[in-house]
Amino acid sequence: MISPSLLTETLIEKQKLNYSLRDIIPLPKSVLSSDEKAFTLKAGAHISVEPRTTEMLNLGEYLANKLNASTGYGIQILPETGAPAKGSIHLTISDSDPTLGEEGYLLTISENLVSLSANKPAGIFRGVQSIRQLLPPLIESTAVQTGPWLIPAGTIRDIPRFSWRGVMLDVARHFFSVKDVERFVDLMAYYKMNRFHLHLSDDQGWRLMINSWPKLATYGGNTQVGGGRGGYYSQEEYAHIVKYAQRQYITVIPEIDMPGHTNAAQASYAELNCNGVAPSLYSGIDVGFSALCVDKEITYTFVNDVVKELAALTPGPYIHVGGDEVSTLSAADYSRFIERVQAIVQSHGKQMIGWAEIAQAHLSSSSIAQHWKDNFAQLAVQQNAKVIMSPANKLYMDIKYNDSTHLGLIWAGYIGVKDAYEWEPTTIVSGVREDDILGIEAALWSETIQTMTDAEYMVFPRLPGYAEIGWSQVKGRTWEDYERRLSRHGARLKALGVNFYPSSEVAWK
Ligand code: TNX
Repeated sequence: MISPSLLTETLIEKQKLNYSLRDIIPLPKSVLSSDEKAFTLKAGAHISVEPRTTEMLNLGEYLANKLNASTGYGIQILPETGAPAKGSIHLTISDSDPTLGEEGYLLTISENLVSLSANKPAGIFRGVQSIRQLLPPLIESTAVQTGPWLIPAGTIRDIPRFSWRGVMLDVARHFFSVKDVERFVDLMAYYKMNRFHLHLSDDQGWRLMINSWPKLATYGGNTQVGGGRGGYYSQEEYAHIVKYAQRQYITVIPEIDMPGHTNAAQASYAELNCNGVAPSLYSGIDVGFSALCVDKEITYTFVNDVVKELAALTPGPYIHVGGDEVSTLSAADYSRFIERVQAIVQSHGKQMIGWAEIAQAHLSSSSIAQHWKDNFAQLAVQQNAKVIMSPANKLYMDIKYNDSTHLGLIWAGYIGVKDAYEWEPTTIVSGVREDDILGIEAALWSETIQTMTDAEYMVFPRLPGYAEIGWSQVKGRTWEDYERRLSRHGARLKALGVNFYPSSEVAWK
Protein backbone atom coordinates (compact mmCIF):
# COMPACT_ATOMS: atom_id res chain seq x y z
CA MET A 1 0.00 0.00 0.00
CA ILE A 2 1.25 3.50 -0.84
CA SER A 3 1.53 5.79 2.17
CA PRO A 4 0.19 9.35 1.82
CA SER A 5 3.70 10.67 2.44
CA LEU A 6 4.78 9.08 -0.85
CA LEU A 7 2.55 11.53 -2.63
CA THR A 8 5.25 14.07 -2.16
CA GLU A 9 5.52 17.63 -3.29
CA THR A 10 7.64 16.28 -6.16
CA LEU A 11 4.67 14.36 -7.48
CA ILE A 12 2.58 17.48 -7.19
CA GLU A 13 5.32 19.29 -9.16
CA LYS A 14 5.18 16.67 -11.90
CA GLN A 15 1.55 17.48 -12.56
CA LYS A 16 2.20 21.18 -13.01
CA LEU A 17 2.29 21.20 -16.79
CA ASN A 18 0.52 17.99 -17.46
CA TYR A 19 -3.20 18.21 -16.87
CA SER A 20 -6.25 18.46 -19.07
CA LEU A 21 -9.84 19.65 -19.23
CA ARG A 22 -10.88 16.04 -18.72
CA ASP A 23 -9.32 15.77 -15.26
CA ILE A 24 -12.31 17.38 -13.57
CA ILE A 25 -14.32 15.36 -11.03
CA PRO A 26 -17.29 15.10 -11.38
CA LEU A 27 -16.86 14.65 -15.13
CA PRO A 28 -18.52 17.57 -16.96
CA LYS A 29 -21.33 16.96 -19.43
CA SER A 30 -19.36 18.20 -22.41
CA VAL A 31 -15.67 19.00 -22.78
CA LEU A 32 -14.04 20.41 -25.91
CA SER A 33 -10.30 20.86 -25.71
CA SER A 34 -8.72 23.41 -28.01
CA ASP A 35 -5.30 23.58 -29.61
CA GLU A 36 -4.94 27.19 -28.55
CA LYS A 37 -2.27 28.14 -26.06
CA ALA A 38 -3.20 27.75 -22.41
CA PHE A 39 -4.34 30.68 -20.31
CA THR A 40 -1.72 31.81 -17.82
CA LEU A 41 -2.79 33.49 -14.61
CA LYS A 42 -0.27 36.26 -13.96
CA ALA A 43 0.36 38.99 -11.42
CA GLY A 44 -1.88 41.93 -12.30
CA ALA A 45 -4.77 39.70 -13.44
CA HIS A 46 -8.26 40.83 -12.47
CA ILE A 47 -11.63 39.23 -11.89
CA SER A 48 -14.63 41.02 -13.35
CA VAL A 49 -18.24 40.20 -12.48
CA GLU A 50 -21.51 40.99 -14.19
CA PRO A 51 -23.93 42.22 -12.99
CA ARG A 52 -22.21 43.91 -10.06
CA THR A 53 -24.62 42.63 -7.41
CA THR A 54 -23.47 41.79 -3.89
CA GLU A 55 -23.91 38.12 -4.66
CA MET A 56 -21.77 38.22 -7.79
CA LEU A 57 -19.14 40.35 -6.02
CA ASN A 58 -19.05 37.74 -3.23
CA LEU A 59 -18.47 35.02 -5.82
CA GLY A 60 -15.63 37.05 -7.29
CA GLU A 61 -14.14 37.51 -3.80
CA TYR A 62 -14.43 33.79 -3.11
CA LEU A 63 -12.44 32.99 -6.26
CA ALA A 64 -9.92 35.78 -5.61
CA ASN A 65 -9.28 34.47 -2.07
CA LYS A 66 -8.67 30.95 -3.37
CA LEU A 67 -6.22 32.21 -6.02
CA ASN A 68 -4.44 34.77 -3.88
CA ALA A 69 -3.43 32.41 -1.07
CA SER A 70 -1.25 30.29 -3.35
CA THR A 71 -0.28 32.69 -6.14
CA GLY A 72 0.34 35.65 -3.85
CA TYR A 73 -0.86 37.89 -6.72
CA GLY A 74 -3.36 39.97 -4.78
CA ILE A 75 -5.89 39.55 -7.60
CA GLN A 76 -8.75 42.02 -7.22
CA ILE A 77 -12.26 42.50 -8.52
CA LEU A 78 -12.38 45.16 -11.24
CA PRO A 79 -14.19 48.16 -9.79
CA GLU A 80 -16.19 49.06 -12.91
CA THR A 81 -18.16 47.36 -15.64
CA GLY A 82 -16.65 47.16 -19.11
CA ALA A 83 -15.09 44.72 -21.48
CA PRO A 84 -13.09 42.10 -19.52
CA ALA A 85 -9.39 42.94 -19.62
CA LYS A 86 -6.85 40.67 -21.31
CA GLY A 87 -5.54 38.02 -18.92
CA SER A 88 -8.53 38.26 -16.60
CA ILE A 89 -11.31 35.98 -15.37
CA HIS A 90 -14.84 37.06 -16.16
CA LEU A 91 -17.89 35.77 -14.23
CA THR A 92 -21.32 36.57 -15.60
CA ILE A 93 -24.96 35.68 -15.23
CA SER A 94 -26.12 38.45 -17.57
CA ASP A 95 -27.82 37.33 -20.82
CA SER A 96 -27.13 33.76 -20.05
CA ASP A 97 -28.64 30.55 -21.29
CA PRO A 98 -31.67 29.35 -19.26
CA THR A 99 -31.02 25.78 -20.39
CA LEU A 100 -28.08 25.84 -17.96
CA GLY A 101 -30.69 25.65 -15.18
CA GLU A 102 -29.99 26.18 -11.48
CA GLU A 103 -26.41 24.90 -11.36
CA GLY A 104 -25.11 24.55 -14.90
CA TYR A 105 -22.31 26.70 -16.31
CA LEU A 106 -20.37 27.40 -19.46
CA LEU A 107 -16.61 27.82 -19.12
CA THR A 108 -14.54 29.08 -22.03
CA ILE A 109 -10.79 29.29 -21.71
CA SER A 110 -8.61 30.98 -24.28
CA GLU A 111 -5.07 32.30 -24.15
CA ASN A 112 -6.37 35.74 -23.17
CA LEU A 113 -9.48 35.15 -21.10
CA VAL A 114 -11.29 32.78 -18.78
CA SER A 115 -15.00 33.35 -19.16
CA LEU A 116 -17.50 31.66 -16.86
CA SER A 117 -21.19 32.19 -17.46
CA ALA A 118 -24.26 30.68 -15.83
CA ASN A 119 -27.97 31.14 -15.54
CA LYS A 120 -27.81 31.44 -11.74
CA PRO A 121 -25.14 32.38 -9.18
CA ALA A 122 -25.05 28.73 -8.02
CA GLY A 123 -23.84 27.82 -11.52
CA ILE A 124 -21.00 30.32 -11.19
CA PHE A 125 -20.04 28.74 -7.86
CA ARG A 126 -19.98 25.25 -9.38
CA GLY A 127 -17.99 26.51 -12.37
CA VAL A 128 -15.46 28.13 -10.05
CA GLN A 129 -14.77 24.66 -8.63
CA SER A 130 -13.94 23.54 -12.18
CA ILE A 131 -11.53 26.49 -12.56
CA ARG A 132 -9.83 25.43 -9.31
CA GLN A 133 -9.50 21.88 -10.59
CA LEU A 134 -8.02 23.02 -13.93
CA LEU A 135 -5.21 24.94 -12.27
CA PRO A 136 -2.17 23.03 -10.97
CA PRO A 137 -2.83 21.22 -7.65
CA LEU A 138 -0.72 23.64 -5.64
CA ILE A 139 -3.34 26.33 -6.31
CA GLU A 140 -4.98 24.84 -3.18
CA SER A 141 -1.95 25.56 -1.05
CA THR A 142 -2.40 28.08 1.76
CA ALA A 143 1.20 29.29 1.33
CA VAL A 144 2.53 31.16 -1.69
CA GLN A 145 3.92 28.87 -4.42
CA THR A 146 5.69 29.50 -7.69
CA GLY A 147 3.70 29.05 -10.89
CA PRO A 148 3.29 28.89 -13.77
CA TRP A 149 -0.48 28.94 -13.23
CA LEU A 150 -1.77 27.52 -16.47
CA ILE A 151 -5.34 26.63 -17.40
CA PRO A 152 -5.71 24.49 -20.54
CA ALA A 153 -7.72 26.08 -23.35
CA GLY A 154 -11.13 24.80 -24.42
CA THR A 155 -14.83 24.87 -23.60
CA ILE A 156 -16.84 23.08 -20.92
CA ARG A 157 -20.62 23.08 -20.88
CA ASP A 158 -21.78 21.40 -17.74
CA ILE A 159 -25.14 20.55 -16.13
CA PRO A 160 -25.81 18.12 -13.27
CA ARG A 161 -27.81 14.94 -13.73
CA PHE A 162 -29.43 15.04 -10.27
CA SER A 163 -30.51 18.06 -8.24
CA TRP A 164 -29.82 16.28 -4.92
CA ARG A 165 -26.16 15.55 -4.26
CA GLY A 166 -25.91 15.17 -0.55
CA VAL A 167 -23.50 14.34 2.21
CA MET A 168 -24.60 13.43 5.72
CA LEU A 169 -22.51 13.94 8.84
CA ASP A 170 -23.49 12.25 12.11
CA VAL A 171 -22.57 14.74 14.85
CA ALA A 172 -24.56 12.75 17.42
CA ARG A 173 -22.39 9.64 17.90
CA HIS A 174 -19.33 11.88 18.06
CA PHE A 175 -19.63 15.63 18.22
CA PHE A 176 -17.82 17.80 15.67
CA SER A 177 -16.89 21.44 16.25
CA VAL A 178 -18.17 24.28 14.07
CA LYS A 179 -14.65 24.59 12.58
CA ASP A 180 -14.70 20.88 11.65
CA VAL A 181 -18.11 21.27 10.05
CA GLU A 182 -16.89 24.26 8.04
CA ARG A 183 -14.01 22.21 6.67
CA PHE A 184 -16.38 19.35 5.84
CA VAL A 185 -18.58 21.79 3.90
CA ASP A 186 -15.58 23.28 2.07
CA LEU A 187 -14.45 19.84 0.94
CA MET A 188 -17.87 18.73 -0.27
CA ALA A 189 -18.26 22.00 -2.19
CA TYR A 190 -15.01 21.28 -4.08
CA TYR A 191 -16.80 18.27 -5.64
CA LYS A 192 -20.01 20.23 -6.36
CA MET A 193 -22.14 18.57 -3.67
CA ASN A 194 -25.17 20.70 -2.73
CA ARG A 195 -27.01 19.17 0.25
CA PHE A 196 -25.57 18.91 3.75
CA HIS A 197 -27.58 16.65 6.04
CA LEU A 198 -26.74 17.06 9.72
CA HIS A 199 -27.76 14.12 11.92
CA LEU A 200 -28.33 16.21 15.05
CA SER A 201 -29.73 13.73 17.55
CA ASP A 202 -29.41 10.09 18.43
CA ASP A 203 -29.27 7.82 21.47
CA GLN A 204 -25.80 9.08 22.37
CA GLY A 205 -26.38 12.81 22.14
CA TRP A 206 -28.62 15.77 21.35
CA ARG A 207 -26.59 18.40 19.50
CA LEU A 208 -28.72 21.54 19.08
CA MET A 209 -30.04 23.94 21.73
CA ILE A 210 -33.83 23.98 21.74
CA ASN A 211 -34.87 26.96 23.89
CA SER A 212 -38.23 25.49 24.91
CA TRP A 213 -36.60 22.22 26.03
CA PRO A 214 -33.09 23.32 27.06
CA LYS A 215 -32.04 20.17 28.89
CA LEU A 216 -32.04 18.26 25.57
CA ALA A 217 -28.74 19.98 24.81
CA THR A 218 -27.37 20.88 28.24
CA TYR A 219 -27.96 17.39 29.63
CA GLY A 220 -28.62 15.20 26.57
CA GLY A 221 -25.60 16.66 24.78
CA ASN A 222 -23.21 15.71 27.57
CA THR A 223 -21.76 12.54 26.20
CA GLN A 224 -20.96 10.61 23.01
CA VAL A 225 -19.90 7.13 21.94
CA GLY A 226 -17.12 5.96 24.24
CA GLY A 227 -18.19 8.32 27.03
CA GLY A 228 -16.41 11.51 25.92
CA ARG A 229 -17.67 15.03 26.58
CA GLY A 230 -19.96 15.40 23.58
CA GLY A 231 -21.27 18.91 23.06
CA TYR A 232 -23.97 20.83 21.23
CA TYR A 233 -24.42 23.80 18.90
CA SER A 234 -26.03 26.97 20.20
CA GLN A 235 -28.75 28.30 17.90
CA GLU A 236 -26.29 31.01 16.78
CA GLU A 237 -23.71 28.38 15.87
CA TYR A 238 -26.27 26.35 13.94
CA ALA A 239 -27.39 29.50 12.09
CA HIS A 240 -23.74 30.18 11.30
CA ILE A 241 -23.32 26.69 9.81
CA VAL A 242 -26.45 27.16 7.69
CA LYS A 243 -25.13 30.48 6.41
CA TYR A 244 -21.65 29.13 5.82
CA ALA A 245 -23.10 26.33 3.68
CA GLN A 246 -25.50 28.70 1.92
CA ARG A 247 -22.57 30.83 0.74
CA GLN A 248 -21.36 27.71 -1.08
CA TYR A 249 -24.84 27.05 -2.47
CA ILE A 250 -25.36 24.11 -0.13
CA THR A 251 -28.69 23.55 1.61
CA VAL A 252 -28.56 22.29 5.19
CA ILE A 253 -31.03 19.52 6.06
CA PRO A 254 -31.32 19.15 9.83
CA GLU A 255 -32.34 15.75 11.17
CA ILE A 256 -33.90 15.07 14.55
CA ASP A 257 -34.31 11.30 14.63
CA MET A 258 -37.64 9.98 15.97
CA PRO A 259 -39.53 8.00 17.21
CA GLY A 260 -36.43 5.82 17.75
CA HIS A 261 -32.81 6.80 18.37
CA THR A 262 -34.10 9.05 21.17
CA ASN A 263 -32.31 7.94 24.31
CA ALA A 264 -30.57 11.31 24.79
CA ALA A 265 -33.94 13.12 24.73
CA GLN A 266 -35.59 10.57 27.00
CA ALA A 267 -32.68 10.82 29.45
CA SER A 268 -33.14 14.60 29.52
CA TYR A 269 -36.92 14.63 30.15
CA ALA A 270 -38.59 11.82 32.13
CA GLU A 271 -42.02 12.75 30.72
CA LEU A 272 -40.98 11.55 27.27
CA ASN A 273 -40.92 7.95 28.60
CA CYS A 274 -44.05 5.79 28.87
CA ASN A 275 -43.07 4.79 32.42
CA GLY A 276 -42.15 8.35 33.38
CA VAL A 277 -38.61 7.30 34.29
CA ALA A 278 -35.62 8.86 32.56
CA PRO A 279 -32.99 6.34 31.41
CA SER A 280 -29.27 7.03 31.85
CA LEU A 281 -27.23 8.71 29.14
CA TYR A 282 -25.92 6.15 26.66
CA SER A 283 -22.46 5.88 25.12
CA GLY A 284 -22.54 2.45 23.45
CA ILE A 285 -23.26 1.69 19.78
CA ASP A 286 -26.40 -0.45 19.87
CA VAL A 287 -29.39 0.69 17.82
CA GLY A 288 -33.16 0.19 17.98
CA PHE A 289 -33.72 0.08 21.74
CA SER A 290 -35.25 3.52 22.36
CA ALA A 291 -38.58 5.03 21.30
CA LEU A 292 -40.64 8.03 22.28
CA CYS A 293 -43.95 7.32 24.04
CA VAL A 294 -46.29 7.60 21.04
CA ASP A 295 -49.45 7.42 23.18
CA LYS A 296 -48.69 10.47 25.30
CA GLU A 297 -49.81 13.91 24.11
CA ILE A 298 -46.68 15.50 25.61
CA THR A 299 -44.68 13.64 22.95
CA TYR A 300 -46.41 15.65 20.21
CA THR A 301 -46.00 18.90 22.15
CA PHE A 302 -42.30 18.07 22.30
CA VAL A 303 -42.11 17.27 18.57
CA ASN A 304 -44.01 20.42 17.68
CA ASP A 305 -41.77 22.64 19.85
CA VAL A 306 -38.60 21.14 18.41
CA VAL A 307 -39.76 21.29 14.79
CA LYS A 308 -41.01 24.85 15.29
CA GLU A 309 -37.61 26.11 16.51
CA LEU A 310 -35.75 24.08 13.90
CA ALA A 311 -37.96 25.35 11.08
CA ALA A 312 -37.42 28.95 12.20
CA LEU A 313 -33.64 28.47 12.12
CA THR A 314 -33.58 26.63 8.78
CA PRO A 315 -34.18 28.54 5.53
CA GLY A 316 -34.08 25.34 3.44
CA PRO A 317 -37.43 23.65 2.73
CA TYR A 318 -36.70 20.34 4.48
CA ILE A 319 -36.82 18.86 7.98
CA HIS A 320 -35.55 15.28 8.33
CA VAL A 321 -37.33 13.30 11.05
CA GLY A 322 -35.33 10.07 10.91
CA GLY A 323 -37.86 7.29 11.39
CA ASP A 324 -35.32 4.45 11.10
CA GLU A 325 -34.74 1.33 13.16
CA VAL A 326 -37.67 1.35 15.53
CA SER A 327 -38.01 -2.13 16.94
CA THR A 328 -40.14 -1.45 20.03
CA LEU A 329 -43.32 -0.08 18.38
CA SER A 330 -46.08 -1.88 16.49
CA ALA A 331 -46.39 -1.11 12.78
CA ALA A 332 -49.68 0.69 13.42
CA ASP A 333 -48.24 2.86 16.22
CA TYR A 334 -45.22 3.68 14.10
CA SER A 335 -47.34 4.80 11.13
CA ARG A 336 -49.69 6.84 13.30
CA PHE A 337 -46.69 8.63 14.79
CA ILE A 338 -45.11 9.38 11.38
CA GLU A 339 -48.40 10.73 10.02
CA ARG A 340 -48.79 13.13 12.97
CA VAL A 341 -45.19 14.25 12.64
CA GLN A 342 -45.66 14.81 8.90
CA ALA A 343 -48.58 17.15 9.69
CA ILE A 344 -46.47 18.98 12.29
CA VAL A 345 -43.57 19.48 9.85
CA GLN A 346 -45.98 20.77 7.20
CA SER A 347 -47.67 23.11 9.68
CA HIS A 348 -44.29 24.83 10.03
CA GLY A 349 -44.01 25.22 6.27
CA LYS A 350 -41.51 22.44 5.62
CA GLN A 351 -41.32 19.18 3.67
CA MET A 352 -40.73 16.02 5.67
CA ILE A 353 -37.83 13.72 4.84
CA GLY A 354 -37.36 10.40 6.60
CA TRP A 355 -35.44 7.16 6.16
CA ALA A 356 -37.47 5.01 3.80
CA GLU A 357 -39.26 3.11 6.60
CA ILE A 358 -41.55 6.16 6.80
CA ALA A 359 -43.16 5.01 3.53
CA GLN A 360 -45.12 2.44 5.55
CA ALA A 361 -47.21 5.42 6.69
CA HIS A 362 -49.45 7.57 4.48
CA LEU A 363 -47.09 10.04 2.85
CA SER A 364 -47.88 13.32 1.16
CA SER A 365 -46.35 13.52 -2.31
CA SER A 366 -44.19 16.38 -1.01
CA SER A 367 -42.54 14.10 1.54
CA ILE A 368 -39.27 12.38 0.69
CA ALA A 369 -38.04 8.89 1.53
CA GLN A 370 -34.32 8.23 1.90
CA HIS A 371 -33.47 4.67 0.88
CA TRP A 372 -30.69 2.93 2.84
CA LYS A 373 -31.67 -0.76 2.80
CA ASP A 374 -34.77 -2.92 2.18
CA ASN A 375 -37.45 -1.97 -0.35
CA PHE A 376 -39.58 0.56 1.51
CA ALA A 377 -38.77 3.13 -1.15
CA GLN A 378 -41.21 1.30 -3.46
CA LEU A 379 -44.03 2.22 -1.07
CA ALA A 380 -42.94 5.86 -1.26
CA VAL A 381 -43.02 5.84 -5.07
CA GLN A 382 -46.48 4.25 -5.04
CA GLN A 383 -47.59 7.31 -3.04
CA ASN A 384 -45.93 9.68 -5.54
CA ALA A 385 -43.27 10.68 -3.05
CA LYS A 386 -39.69 11.15 -4.23
CA VAL A 387 -36.67 9.14 -3.16
CA ILE A 388 -33.08 9.93 -2.19
CA MET A 389 -30.69 7.06 -2.79
CA SER A 390 -28.30 6.18 0.05
CA PRO A 391 -27.81 2.42 -0.29
CA ALA A 392 -25.69 1.46 2.72
CA ASN A 393 -23.58 -1.07 0.81
CA LYS A 394 -22.46 1.63 -1.63
CA LEU A 395 -22.82 5.02 0.01
CA TYR A 396 -22.04 4.56 3.71
CA MET A 397 -18.67 6.12 4.27
CA ASP A 398 -18.43 4.68 7.80
CA ILE A 399 -18.15 1.21 6.24
CA LYS A 400 -14.56 -0.07 5.99
CA TYR A 401 -12.78 -0.03 2.61
CA ASN A 402 -11.44 -3.54 3.28
CA ASP A 403 -10.36 -5.71 6.18
CA SER A 404 -7.27 -3.60 6.83
CA THR A 405 -9.19 -0.36 7.47
CA HIS A 406 -8.61 0.60 11.12
CA LEU A 407 -11.81 2.67 11.38
CA GLY A 408 -15.37 1.87 10.45
CA LEU A 409 -18.04 -0.81 10.61
CA ILE A 410 -18.60 -3.87 8.42
CA TRP A 411 -22.31 -4.61 8.73
CA ALA A 412 -22.88 -3.59 5.10
CA GLY A 413 -19.79 -5.43 3.80
CA TYR A 414 -16.73 -3.58 2.57
CA ILE A 415 -16.86 -0.61 0.21
CA GLY A 416 -13.69 -0.15 -1.80
CA VAL A 417 -13.09 2.90 -3.97
CA LYS A 418 -14.21 1.03 -7.08
CA ASP A 419 -17.33 -0.37 -5.34
CA ALA A 420 -18.22 3.15 -4.26
CA TYR A 421 -18.01 4.32 -7.87
CA GLU A 422 -19.38 1.44 -9.94
CA TRP A 423 -23.12 1.47 -9.41
CA GLU A 424 -26.16 3.20 -10.81
CA PRO A 425 -28.97 4.78 -8.71
CA THR A 426 -31.77 3.57 -11.00
CA THR A 427 -30.93 -0.12 -10.48
CA ILE A 428 -30.95 -0.19 -6.67
CA VAL A 429 -34.64 -0.66 -5.80
CA SER A 430 -36.84 -2.23 -8.44
CA GLY A 431 -39.72 0.03 -9.36
CA VAL A 432 -37.81 3.17 -8.32
CA ARG A 433 -36.92 4.86 -11.57
CA GLU A 434 -34.95 7.92 -12.68
CA ASP A 435 -37.97 10.23 -12.36
CA ASP A 436 -38.66 9.07 -8.81
CA ILE A 437 -35.11 9.80 -7.70
CA LEU A 438 -34.07 13.25 -6.53
CA GLY A 439 -30.47 12.14 -6.31
CA ILE A 440 -27.97 10.52 -4.03
CA GLU A 441 -26.60 11.10 -0.54
CA ALA A 442 -23.45 9.67 1.03
CA ALA A 443 -23.54 9.20 4.81
CA LEU A 444 -20.81 9.39 7.39
CA TRP A 445 -22.10 7.78 10.58
CA SER A 446 -19.70 8.43 13.41
CA GLU A 447 -19.74 5.52 15.85
CA THR A 448 -16.05 4.92 15.06
CA ILE A 449 -15.18 8.38 13.73
CA GLN A 450 -13.81 10.67 16.45
CA THR A 451 -12.01 13.47 14.63
CA MET A 452 -11.96 15.29 11.29
CA THR A 453 -8.76 13.39 10.49
CA ASP A 454 -10.74 10.15 10.84
CA ALA A 455 -13.63 11.62 8.86
CA GLU A 456 -11.38 12.64 5.97
CA TYR A 457 -9.86 9.16 5.83
CA MET A 458 -13.28 7.55 5.39
CA VAL A 459 -14.76 10.23 3.11
CA PHE A 460 -11.80 10.49 0.72
CA PRO A 461 -11.33 9.18 -1.85
CA ARG A 462 -14.86 7.74 -1.95
CA LEU A 463 -16.68 11.08 -2.06
CA PRO A 464 -15.40 12.22 -5.48
CA GLY A 465 -16.93 9.04 -6.94
CA TYR A 466 -20.29 9.74 -5.30
CA ALA A 467 -20.10 13.30 -6.61
CA GLU A 468 -19.66 11.92 -10.10
CA ILE A 469 -22.61 9.53 -9.80
CA GLY A 470 -24.76 12.45 -8.65
CA TRP A 471 -23.55 15.01 -11.20
CA SER A 472 -22.33 13.29 -14.35
CA GLN A 473 -24.22 11.58 -17.15
CA VAL A 474 -24.20 7.79 -17.19
CA LYS A 475 -22.89 7.82 -20.74
CA GLY A 476 -19.11 7.98 -20.83
CA ARG A 477 -18.68 7.06 -17.19
CA THR A 478 -16.25 4.16 -16.71
CA TRP A 479 -14.10 3.06 -13.79
CA GLU A 480 -10.99 3.07 -16.03
CA ASP A 481 -11.46 6.70 -17.02
CA TYR A 482 -12.50 7.72 -13.51
CA GLU A 483 -9.52 5.94 -11.92
CA ARG A 484 -7.19 7.87 -14.22
CA ARG A 485 -8.75 11.18 -13.17
CA LEU A 486 -8.90 10.25 -9.49
CA SER A 487 -5.23 9.22 -9.57
CA ARG A 488 -4.44 12.83 -10.42
CA HIS A 489 -6.63 14.19 -7.62
CA GLY A 490 -4.34 12.70 -4.97
CA ALA A 491 -2.07 15.71 -5.39
CA ARG A 492 -5.07 18.04 -5.10
CA LEU A 493 -6.30 16.36 -1.93
CA LYS A 494 -2.79 16.52 -0.56
CA ALA A 495 -2.54 20.24 -1.35
CA LEU A 496 -5.86 20.68 0.46
CA GLY A 497 -4.35 18.92 3.48
CA VAL A 498 -6.86 16.06 3.28
CA ASN A 499 -5.98 12.86 5.14
CA PHE A 500 -7.23 10.58 2.39
CA TYR A 501 -6.93 6.80 2.23
CA PRO A 502 -4.32 6.08 -0.46
CA SER A 503 -6.15 3.04 -1.82
CA SER A 504 -4.09 0.60 -3.86
CA GLU A 505 -7.03 0.40 -6.29
CA VAL A 506 -5.81 3.72 -7.67
CA ALA A 507 -2.46 4.27 -9.40
CA TRP A 508 -1.80 7.61 -7.68
CA LYS A 509 0.20 9.99 -9.85
C1 TNX B 1 -27.63 2.31 10.33
S1 TNX B 1 -28.77 4.16 8.32
C2 TNX B 1 -28.21 3.43 10.92
C3 TNX B 1 -27.41 4.26 11.82
C4 TNX B 1 -26.04 3.69 12.07
C5 TNX B 1 -25.47 3.16 10.78
C6 TNX B 1 -24.08 2.66 10.90
C7 TNX B 1 -29.76 4.35 9.37
C8 TNX B 1 -30.93 5.00 8.94
N1 TNX B 1 -29.46 3.88 10.60
O1 TNX B 1 -28.08 4.47 13.02
O2 TNX B 1 -25.23 4.71 12.57
O3 TNX B 1 -26.29 2.13 10.30
O4 TNX B 1 -23.55 2.30 9.67
